[in-house]
Amino acid sequence: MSESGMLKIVRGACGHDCPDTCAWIAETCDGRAVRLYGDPEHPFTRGVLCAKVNHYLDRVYHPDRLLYPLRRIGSKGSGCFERISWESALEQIAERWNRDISESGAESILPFSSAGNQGLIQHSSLDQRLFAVLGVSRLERNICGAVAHEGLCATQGSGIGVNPEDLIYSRYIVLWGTNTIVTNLHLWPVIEEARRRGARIVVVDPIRTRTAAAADWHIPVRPGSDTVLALAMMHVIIREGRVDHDYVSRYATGYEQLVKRVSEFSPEAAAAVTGVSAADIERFALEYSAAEPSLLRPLIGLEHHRNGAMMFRVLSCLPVLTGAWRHRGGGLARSTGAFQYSMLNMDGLLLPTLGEGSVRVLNMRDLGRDLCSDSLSPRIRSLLIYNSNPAVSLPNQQLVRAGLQRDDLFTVVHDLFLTDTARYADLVLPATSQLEHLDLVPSWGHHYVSLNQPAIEPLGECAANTEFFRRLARVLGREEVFLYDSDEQLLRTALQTDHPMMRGITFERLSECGWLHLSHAEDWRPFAEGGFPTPSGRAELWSAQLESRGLDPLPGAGEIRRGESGMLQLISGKTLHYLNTGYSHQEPHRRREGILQVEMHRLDAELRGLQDGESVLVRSSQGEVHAICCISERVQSGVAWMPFGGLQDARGMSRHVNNLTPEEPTDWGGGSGFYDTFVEVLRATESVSV
Ligand SMILES: Nc1nc2c(c(=O)[nH]1)N[C@H]1C(S)=C(S)[C@@H](COP(=O)(O)OP(=O)(O)OC[C@H]3O[C@@H](n4cnc5c(=O)[nH]c(N)nc54)[C@H](O)[C@@H]3O)O[C@H]1N2
Ligand SMILES: Nc1nc2c(c(=O)[nH]1)N[C@H]1C(S)=C(S)[C@@H](COP(=O)(O)OP(=O)(O)OC[C@H]3O[C@@H](n4cnc5c(=O)[nH]c(N)nc54)[C@H](O)[C@@H]3O)O[C@H]1N2
Ligand SMILES: [Mo]
Repeated sequence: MSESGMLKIVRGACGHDCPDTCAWIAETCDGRAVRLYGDPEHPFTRGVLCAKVNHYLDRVYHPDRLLYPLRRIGSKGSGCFERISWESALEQIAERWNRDISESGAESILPFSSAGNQGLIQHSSLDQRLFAVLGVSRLERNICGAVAHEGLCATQGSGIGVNPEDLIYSRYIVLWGTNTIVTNLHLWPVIEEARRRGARIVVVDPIRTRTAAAADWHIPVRPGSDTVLALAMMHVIIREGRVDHDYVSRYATGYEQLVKRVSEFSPEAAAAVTGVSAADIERFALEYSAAEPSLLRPLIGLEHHRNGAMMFRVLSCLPVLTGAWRHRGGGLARSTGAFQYSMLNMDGLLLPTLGEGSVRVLNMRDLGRDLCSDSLSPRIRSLLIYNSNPAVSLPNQQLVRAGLQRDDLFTVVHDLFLTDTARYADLVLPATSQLEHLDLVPSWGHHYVSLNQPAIEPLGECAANTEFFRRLARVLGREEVFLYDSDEQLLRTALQTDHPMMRGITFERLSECGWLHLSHAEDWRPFAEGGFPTPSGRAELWSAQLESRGLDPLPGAGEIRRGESGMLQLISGKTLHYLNTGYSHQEPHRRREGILQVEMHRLDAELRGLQDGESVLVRSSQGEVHAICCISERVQSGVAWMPFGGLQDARGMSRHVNNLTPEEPTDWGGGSGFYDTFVEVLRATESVSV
C-alpha cells in the first residue's frame, strides 16, 4: 500500500453487461478510490466512460451498498432484515442444502445467475465447478445473446463477424435493431469516422431512437417483421443481378432453394407486412448491395421476438449473397463474446467433465413457472441467485414473484444492493464491486482483452463471487482442491491457451499494461475466403441441420405476432442511465430517467381519449403497471415503448415493465419474446372503477 496521502493508480476494466468493456484507471488514496476515468490510451474507450459508469464511485460508496450478510426477519418481499455473520449465514446454507439433498436430491437446488458481472471468473468459474460436483440443477442462461448466436450459427456456423473497429472501412452501415448511442456508446465514434470517410448510416428500428435520429436514414419497420424486410431485399438483389455469384458458388450452399423462397417476397408483398413502402425496400436493397463494403450491425433487440433466431438467420444470408465478407469492414458484426471465449482455456476453467451425467437443465426464462410448478420433480427447494435480478429482469414478473414468495422456498441472494429479488431472500450476502476484485474481462464488443486489478480492499464484509464459492465449498465439507483455486490461479488457467490470437497475452503482460489487442493480422476478414464452420463448410442458405431438427431449412418470415385490435405492441428497451436493472438505487439516475412512461403515437392516444402527461394503466394478459402517457413522435402507430429497468412505476409501486411481458419461448435458442407483448392503455381512473 502507498504511503499516507499518496495517490496510487490502478488499471481495471468495467465488468458491466455491456459490449463496450471500457478500460479504466482508478486513483486511490489511503485505501479509498478517489477518481475513476476511462483509459485515454485505449483505442475503443478513448478516455470516455458513460452516463452510468461516470458515477461508478457513487455506486461503490453508496450508502445503500450491502456491506454485511443479512437474515430476513419480515415476510418475503418486505425488506426487513437483520445483520448476521458470514459464519452463521454459511452454516444456515449448508444445513438447508444438506437437508434438501438428502430428502429430495441435489437437483432440488437451483443456482440462478446471469451476466451481472461479465468478468471471466466472477461470471463463471468456481461456481460452476462446485455446482457440478454437487449435481445441482443446471441453468440455461439464455435470456441475452443465445438466440442471436444460434440464428447466426445456422447460416455461418459461428457468431464470428467483422472486428467492430473495422467499421471505419464500411461504406454502408445498417444498425439493425440496436440503439448504439445508448447501449454501445463507444462504437459511435467508429461509426462517425466511417461516415466522415463517406459511409451512409441506416437504422432499422420500429422506434425513432436517439441512434435512429442521428442516422442518415431511419427505416421504421413494424416490430418482428424484419425477416420479411430482409427477404424482400434478397428478392431485389437477386432480381437486379446484384448477387456475387462467384462468392456464392465457392462458399455457399442452397442458393437455388433460396431463390425460390425469396421469389414469394416481392417488395409490394413485404410492404404490407413491414410497413415500409415497396419503393423504400427497393432503394434499401439497391443501396445496400451497391455499397462496397456494406455492413450489418444487429445486437440484441431483434432476438426478443418470437421469431428472434430466424431474424438473425435471415440477416446473415445478406452478406453471403452480396459477397460483402470479401471486403475489410464488410459482412456482419455482432457479439465478439463467443469468439473471445473460444480462445481461452474454458475447459480448464470450468472443468466440464465434472458435470457429465444427467443433471436436469432449467431455462432461466421459466423461473416463475418452475418455482410455481407442482409437476416439476424434484420441486425447487433452494435458490441461489447472484449476478442477476430476476424479479425485475425476467418476463412474467408476477409468476416470478409468486414463486419467490413461496414459504417453503429457501432463497439466498448475493448482490451489491438490496434488489427487488434480494427482498425475497432468506439470506442476503454482500458482493464486491469491480474495484474490489480481480478479473479478466473479455469483451463482446471489441477485440481487446482487459485485466481488472482490484483498486481497493473489499468494503465491509463484501466477498467476490469466487470467494463466496470457496467459502461455500468449505462449509459444505468439499475436499476437491480445484474448488479452492485462487483468483489468480483461475485466470492463469484460463490464459493457458495456444490459440494463435492469444499469442503474447499473458497474465504478466496484462498486469503491466492493463489490456491487449487480440493477436491477429491488421487486416483480418473472417470469411473473405469462405471457411464457414458449418457442417458443409459453406455458408448454409439451406440448412440440413435445421431441417433435421424439424425447423425451416431456409430463411423465412417466422412467426410474426400481431395483437388483437385495440392492442399496442410494447417494446421495452434499454435506457441511458440504468444498466439493465442496475443504478436504479441511485437517486440521480432515477431522476434523470424520470417517472415510468409509456410512449405512444398521437393517433393511438386520441383513439383512447388520452392526453400527454396523464396517468394511465397499461395492461397485458400478464399484468398491469401504471405509467405516464407520453405522446411521442418516436413511435409509430400501433406500437408503444416503455423503458426496461428502474425501481418504481408511476404510483411509486415496485412494478416494472416485465409485469406485462410473457415468458413465451423464441422460435429456437431458448430465449424470450419480451417484445411480443400486446397491451391496452386505459385512463388510470377508469381502472379504479373496474
Ligand atoms: N445504457 C445502457 N446500455 C446497455 C444496457 C442498458 O441497460 N443500458 N444493457 C446492455 C445489454 S445487457 C444489452 S443486451 C445491450 C442491448 O443493446 P441493444 O440491442 O442495442 O438494445 P435493446 O434496447 O435491447 O434493443 C435495441 C433496439 O431494438 C429495437 N427493436 C425492438 N424490436 C425490434 C424489431 O422487431 N425490429 C427492429 N429492427 N428493431 C427492434 C428497439 O426499439 C431498440 O431500439 O445493451 C447493453 N448496454
Ligand atoms: N422487458 C425487458 N426485459 C429484459 C430486457 C429488455 O430489453 N426488456 N433485456 C434482457 C437482457 S438483454 C438482459 S441481459 C437481462 C438482464 O437481467 P439481469 O442480469 O437479471 O439484470 P441486471 O440488472 O444486469 O442484474 C445484475 C445484478 O447483478 C448484480 N451484480 C453485479 N456485479 C456483481 C457481482 O460481482 N457479484 C454478484 N453476486 N452480483 C453482482 C447487480 O448489482 C445486479 O443486481 O434482462 C432482460 N430483460
Ligand atoms: Mo443483455
